[in-house]
Amino acid sequence: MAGRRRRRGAAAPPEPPARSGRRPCRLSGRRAGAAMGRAALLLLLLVATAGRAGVSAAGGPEVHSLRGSWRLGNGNGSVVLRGEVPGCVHTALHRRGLIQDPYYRFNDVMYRWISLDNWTYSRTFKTPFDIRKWQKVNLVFEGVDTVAQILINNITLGRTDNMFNRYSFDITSVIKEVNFVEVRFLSAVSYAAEQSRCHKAYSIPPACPPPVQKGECHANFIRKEQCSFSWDWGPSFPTQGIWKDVRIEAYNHYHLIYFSLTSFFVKSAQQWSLEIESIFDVVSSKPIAGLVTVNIPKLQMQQTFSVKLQPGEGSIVLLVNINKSSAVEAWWPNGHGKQTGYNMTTTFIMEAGYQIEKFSKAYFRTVELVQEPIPGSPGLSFYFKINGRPIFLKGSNWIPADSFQDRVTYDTLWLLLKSAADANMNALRVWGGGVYEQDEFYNICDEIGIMIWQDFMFACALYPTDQNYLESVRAEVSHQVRRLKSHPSIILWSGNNENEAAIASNWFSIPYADREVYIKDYVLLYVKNIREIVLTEDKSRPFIASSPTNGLESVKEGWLSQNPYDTHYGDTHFYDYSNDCWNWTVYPKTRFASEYGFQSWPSFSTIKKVSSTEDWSYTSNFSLHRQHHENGNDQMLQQIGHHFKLPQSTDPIKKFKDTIYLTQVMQAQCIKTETEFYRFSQSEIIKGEGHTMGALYWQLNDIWQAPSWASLEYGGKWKLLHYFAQNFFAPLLPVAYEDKGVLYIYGVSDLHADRKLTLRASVSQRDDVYIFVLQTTAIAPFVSLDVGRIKGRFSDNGFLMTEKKKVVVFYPWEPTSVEELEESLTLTSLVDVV
Ligand code: BMA
Repeated sequence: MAGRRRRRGAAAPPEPPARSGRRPCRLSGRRAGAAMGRAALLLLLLVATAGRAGVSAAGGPEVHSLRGSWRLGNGNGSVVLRGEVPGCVHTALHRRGLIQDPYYRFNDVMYRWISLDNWTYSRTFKTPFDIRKWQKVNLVFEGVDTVAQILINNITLGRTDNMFNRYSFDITSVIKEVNFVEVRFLSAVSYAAEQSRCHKAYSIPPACPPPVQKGECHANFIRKEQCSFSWDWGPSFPTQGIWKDVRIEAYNHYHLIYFSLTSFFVKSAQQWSLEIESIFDVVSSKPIAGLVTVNIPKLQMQQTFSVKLQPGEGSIVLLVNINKSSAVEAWWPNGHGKQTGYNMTTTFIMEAGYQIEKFSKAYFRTVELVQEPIPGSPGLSFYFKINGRPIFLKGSNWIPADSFQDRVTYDTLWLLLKSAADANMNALRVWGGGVYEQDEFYNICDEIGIMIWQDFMFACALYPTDQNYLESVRAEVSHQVRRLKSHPSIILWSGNNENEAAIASNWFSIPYADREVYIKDYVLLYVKNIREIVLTEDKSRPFIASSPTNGLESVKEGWLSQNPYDTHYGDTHFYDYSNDCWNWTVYPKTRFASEYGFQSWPSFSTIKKVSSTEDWSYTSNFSLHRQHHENGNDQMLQQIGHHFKLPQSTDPIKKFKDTIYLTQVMQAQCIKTETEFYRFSQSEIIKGEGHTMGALYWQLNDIWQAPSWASLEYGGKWKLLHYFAQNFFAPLLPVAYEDKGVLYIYGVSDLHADRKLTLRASVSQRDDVYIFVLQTTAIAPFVSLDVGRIKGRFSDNGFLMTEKKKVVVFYPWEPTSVEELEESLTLTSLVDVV
């Protein structure tokens, strides 16, 4: 239904929200689905190997999708439109032309009214099956963002308060032939404020983000993407919407809710085994017996188990041992081997009801987080062993790829993750201020060998621990671990981002006398709840409570170390914007560098899309507005000034472009220096420090077009840093550095065997790539090729050109032509900056 249309660009705030005003402090109502307990764990008998089970869907569940077009209206009914599900209000308004691109210029603050209103999604649907034939019908939401009341046929089914949870409502007794379903949202901003107001006993900081972020307050009071209230690299768009799948499911007897596989290597038997967990909802009043057959043809493995499903919700766990005579190929990280996965079929044939056939990929890999004494060094090591082999983690930190998750497609994820692998990365940390990523994200990582350090979604804040909040978090954690634990790419669960450090370093100026309350809350949330659930749900990978942390030393000190940045333990985050970044002595010789970085501006073609002519200067209101990190723009100039002449052109646009270019050169050079320092610190201990086994710079990707620490711009374009990363993360790396007048040259290698190498620089021509031949008459430092809006990447960029001729290949991501490339090409080197 089309609502009152406004002209493009003319959107104004509607009347104040209809459901504003103070509400009771606790949302009442039933939390359904995800908080289910484990009713029974059945032990199963291996009966015999049987022939391949026949598969029949007869009698199987009816699934009816409610994706598509819904009616969407604001609080007082002044704005009514069609909105796609999955989707959110901002995307719907933009698609209908009711607002401009929310990323354009200052629209993030102009459109604040959208998040302050209370929106309702509704639709009617016809039940596509005979209701009387089904014992149970559920309305299932894979993701609701965030606070909403769910109704069907004017009956309230329950409420949602956690974007990361899965909600399933039993609608057996209320579903009709034609139904009206409603999701009535409450503004996430108002809800968070209200929750904070209700938390009377003591405050839970931070109340609001720093003004430079132009964000909303009390993000820590709502289980929602924390950076959607703004961050130091991102805008404030606290969305409302049904952001994942929604459907009706009808079934008799039983229904499979979760299915997961985890692999183990049993050292005593020198054998791989697989743990297969299936979580069912059994609606029969009596137990249901049956047979489960697991088949991995490539490993000539077939086993059948007899099982009994008890009424209610519960899980069955099958342990499958892989015959020692089968040559199992393990899953390896990028650069260390193949990512082999085996097709596996699991067939459930039960005495009542239907058969289920599940197709999955079985991966075999082990992971250990090694924390043990190091000779000649106080403290403990902190490194990962994959399949028994110590691996240096090379990579970066992942943030949400868009403020509007419905715009993040498979192609978006593929481009960003493939770019990480192409830059010789083998690991990414999914940072705790964003979202647990969609299944496709982890599927791609499995496929291309990117190891994932997975944070739980808590960042840079203290959090409440009242009963309601904890219950919601508990449901979230069980759901996410069950959903994700089959992925071999995930190698670590980590409780939060920087919250141990926030208490230890007293970021929020908490009086010493009050500290205990916050420490108690910290341990209650991350240790007694999150850790407990993770260890019960998943025994196949390690857990740490925070990043940075001192690991076992933090545990020893009661889960909160005095100094979580101690270089002798665990991981560290390190930022220093004032010292000259080419000076490697400023960097901490740490066990593991999980965050470090420097900002730069995205290329002009990326900025151009969201700005207008008057914005194109480094000191424009726009340039200030997009910078969310206090003094960020000045810090970049200061860092550039250590080694380069600042741009002086009298042409303002040339000056702006030169400055952008220099920020990228500076960022690339700084992170190269720092990363090389971490890589060569791998095999040495100096004054008790060293044995560094990871370098994950901050940050891989961008959420919008703005200055940030990212190496990939919004849209995927490679900054110079990303080209540099391809080199400084190369498996074999010569590093030269000077120390007190002596030039040291290190050879850093990730290869599994020692090699003698002869280097050859050879290029071949293929049909779908373009060859650029560059010529110079003088030495050209930091040569940057840019083809503007044309999507794709070069084989190399930002290089020092000492030879007269150099060939660079361009890999397009979309069809293009020689003419188009010639027209768009700009070539910049340091000598072009005036
Ligand atoms: C780290 C991160 C982020 C932040 C980044 C840059 O502390 O965990 O919170 O965006 O620094 O300031």
